Amino acid sequence: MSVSEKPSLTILMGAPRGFCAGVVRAIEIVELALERYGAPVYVRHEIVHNRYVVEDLERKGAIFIEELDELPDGDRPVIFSAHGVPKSVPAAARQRNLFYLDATCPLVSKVHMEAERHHERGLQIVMIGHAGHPEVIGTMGQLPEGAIILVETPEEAESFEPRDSSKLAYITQTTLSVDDTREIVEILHRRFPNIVGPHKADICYATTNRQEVVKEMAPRCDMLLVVGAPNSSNSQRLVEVAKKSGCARSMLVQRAHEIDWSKVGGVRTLGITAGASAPEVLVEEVVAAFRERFEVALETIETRKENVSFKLPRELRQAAAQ
Ligand code: 0CJ
Ligand code: F3S
Repeated sequence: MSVSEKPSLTILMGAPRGFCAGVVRAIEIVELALERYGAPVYVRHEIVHNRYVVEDLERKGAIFIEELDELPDGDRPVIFSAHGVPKSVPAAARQRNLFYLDATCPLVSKVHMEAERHHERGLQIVMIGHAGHPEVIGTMGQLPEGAIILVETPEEAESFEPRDSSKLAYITQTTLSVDDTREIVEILHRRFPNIVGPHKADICYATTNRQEVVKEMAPRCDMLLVVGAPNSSNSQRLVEVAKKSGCARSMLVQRAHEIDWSKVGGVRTLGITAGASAPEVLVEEVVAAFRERFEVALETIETRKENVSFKLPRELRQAAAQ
């Protein structure tokens, strides 16, 4: 097909998109551990929720497991994923004399510490989050059973009964929808005026900024693609936000070959962004697939600059410097 025969398409690229500081740090921890300690290095759970990242690290010598009991005895290091782990996990690792590195995002660890503080003050804690997600399992697992009640929806926020309504605090998962969470927090404040909570919510800067740009782009788009995995909470939230902000044809895509071209008919303006665990190379792959079929004009929609980075664990700082 000659260039002139291709239909024209404007692609709006969201910025910021893709990797956040916690993901960069988590992947670097696995790569530096492989350099410093040699292969194999074990990783408990997908280091971040992205198959491409996981398979790339597997090629370099990482072995992914779900639970520590899959780990053979020996001196191989094990790394905990960015999502955090219940206290029982490092405890079990110490019991077995395992050498572990913790790639929990510092912004998740901050929520763990908040939970501990509330608990020490005798407050029962409401956690706003999604049942079964590893971050929620990890955060709830910082405290004994019953110390944290999970609330997933406004209906649950309306109906749950605390132990003592004057001794309550709340915390949140870091990757929630900013707007849905605000609604739940408002219900909690109305029902329990004394409830103690973070200044806004515990939703992290990366989640907040990626949703902000989607809100800006969505009303202009006929279709919006979020590069990200189905098990990635923050990526899923971006699709929801896009739909709520006026782009009904919004969906996740993991790789370019997954694009359903039958759904692209009639699209003149396409939005592309990426979840915090999706590498930029996959965004480029998706753009390239559109360039093959369309005469593409790229436009960046940037709502904010990001300039966040996190320190590596002490054991790896020297390896990083070399
Ligand atoms: O939970 C986190 C600390 C976010 C990690 C980066 O994103 P991802 O997709 O691995 O995890 P979520 O499912 O939590 O968004
Ligand atoms: Fe951390 Fe937020 Fe990324 S909690 S891993 S900075 S999505």
